[in-house]
Amino acid sequence: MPDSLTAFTDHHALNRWIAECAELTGTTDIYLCDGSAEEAESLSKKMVTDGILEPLNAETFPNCFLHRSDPRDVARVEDRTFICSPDEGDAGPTNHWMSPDATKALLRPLFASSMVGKTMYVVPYLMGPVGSPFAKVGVEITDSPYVALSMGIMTRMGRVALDALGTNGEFVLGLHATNDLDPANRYICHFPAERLIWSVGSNYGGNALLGKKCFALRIASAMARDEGWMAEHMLLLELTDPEGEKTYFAGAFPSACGKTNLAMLVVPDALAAQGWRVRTVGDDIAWLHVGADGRLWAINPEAGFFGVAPGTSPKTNPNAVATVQSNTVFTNVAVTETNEPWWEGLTDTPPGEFLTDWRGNVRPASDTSAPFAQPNSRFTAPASQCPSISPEFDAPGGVPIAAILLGGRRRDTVPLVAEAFDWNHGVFLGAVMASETTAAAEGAKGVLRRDPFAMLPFCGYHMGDYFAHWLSMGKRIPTPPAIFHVNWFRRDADGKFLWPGFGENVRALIWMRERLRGNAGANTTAFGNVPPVSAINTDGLNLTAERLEAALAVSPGEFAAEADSIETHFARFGDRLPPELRKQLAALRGRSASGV
Ligand code: GTP
Ligand code: SPV
Ligand code: MN
Repeated sequence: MPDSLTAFTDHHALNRWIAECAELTGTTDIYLCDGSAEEAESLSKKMVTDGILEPLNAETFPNCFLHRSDPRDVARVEDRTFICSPDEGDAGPTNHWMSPDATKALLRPLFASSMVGKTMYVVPYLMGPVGSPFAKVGVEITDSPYVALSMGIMTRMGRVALDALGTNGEFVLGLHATNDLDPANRYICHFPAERLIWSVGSNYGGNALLGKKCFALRIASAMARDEGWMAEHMLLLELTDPEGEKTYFAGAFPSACGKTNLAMLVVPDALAAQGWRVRTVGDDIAWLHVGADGRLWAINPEAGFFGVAPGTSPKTNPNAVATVQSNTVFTNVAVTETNEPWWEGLTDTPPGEFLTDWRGNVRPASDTSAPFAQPNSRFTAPASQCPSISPEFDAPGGVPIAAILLGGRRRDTVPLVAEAFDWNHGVFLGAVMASETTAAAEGAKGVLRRDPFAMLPFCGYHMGDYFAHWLSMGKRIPTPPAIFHVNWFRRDADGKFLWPGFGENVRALIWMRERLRGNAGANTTAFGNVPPVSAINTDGLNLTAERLEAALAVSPGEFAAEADSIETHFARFGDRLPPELRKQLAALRGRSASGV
């Protein structure tokens, strides 16, 4: 091993690993990222020169860039994502599994010589606030400057991570090679026992930014099971009430089902005038620990937003629009004649006469044959630029969670909001969550599937054990949060959303807040405690009582059918399904049979 390699960092094991990766990939050009603004600037400059990034309008979108990905590489690939635990049984029925040895034998040739003549970026990053006892270090080795730049936005990257690592700290290793992006040679592999990630053949966010889903959910969920905490696919938000008291919510919704939007919610005028306010702590991932005070405390391990562009507008999510005005990388959006980013929903109609679509084709703005922006096009932006970011975003200890939200995209059956009867019933609601699939992953869209706790694609171990972990956490948390279920996506007979959503969703949060204080009414239903129309604050809401009623309705007959489908879902987990969940299912059957 050349001396220059051993001296890369002060951390001996990291130096050794850098050298091993260099040898495997055949690079002689190793660059250690420091996370400075100058470094980000030189990375983006080089990518512009190399045609990987295009600068956007420098006046209206300073330091913003467009990246067009390979058209075959636009979303997470669940079919090619593997949990490589030593024992197949530990991956469970919901994950793809390969043995660690077979995986390495398969992938080593794909990494071998993959970086000859290329720069190998060593990206140290910290997941969690600086100084947080809950923060963890990762190191991603990648040949992609797009990944290095994006990791600089999405995490606390560079020097700060090496400082946290010291000379012998623990870290999660990630090795990523772009190769030719051939989907047939794409593998996203996790070795939970070794705290290791190997990703090859994709440059897309969740497949390639290894701090995000790969570490902060798949590897971290396995760590959390071992260590008695929780790594969840959850937004974090702060609701301030008219008395100035703050309530913190954590919310698990599947991919592209509204986490970013809820976290950045702008309170409608009539309610803002009453003193309600929402601020953002996180939009995708939460790490939750039991605090010394007996409550559950959450940090957002990320430092940026990798948000869905389509549907984001000054009306639906003004905070996101403000966040992405500078220092943002847009991936697979369209661009206008004035070289500004555009996507479906940003404005009612595309501006100007022509747009360049996400594939780089110039098309008349009137062309409706295909979307201009890829449906899973994204923005990568620093959280610090978000006007609604909470001062607690950087708090080392995190925020105390009073309520957990669960939710999905359900066109029918599931009411706007319901409260779980208790922790175990809440775990049942999480375990049976279902949602229509979206563009965030490759595969069919709009298909209803069970996505427990929005973790189906992200749990790093057997999901039956994961349910058991949730149940056991209820016993470990002396003051557990209340659990609620929401559905912003119920539709009427014409296929229109019953509920206006977005900022109006705060009305559901307000009901929950009042419920926590014992001030709000509810009806017991098969699904949970559901507010009557009269318990929802409708000041300034432009919605008929009939539509609100329909959004809140629970039909015992529909839940009898739902129970049958849950039976099938539960059968997958065999004897690793906790008996408590069978009891909960029987109780659901009992309630729907008695007509509530
Ligand atoms: P990931 O980043 O993939 O995990 O997604 P996410 O859960 O953060 O979803 P996001 O907030 O980006 O929303 C996804 C899509 O749903 C966007 O097109 C939003 O405009 C739309 N959406 C979000 N909230 C609502 C809502 O309350 N009602 C309706 N009708 N659509 C919504
Ligand atoms: C999701 O798909 O849930 C995302 C985007 O948040 S990704 O980083 O690709 O996972
Ligand atoms: Mn997500």
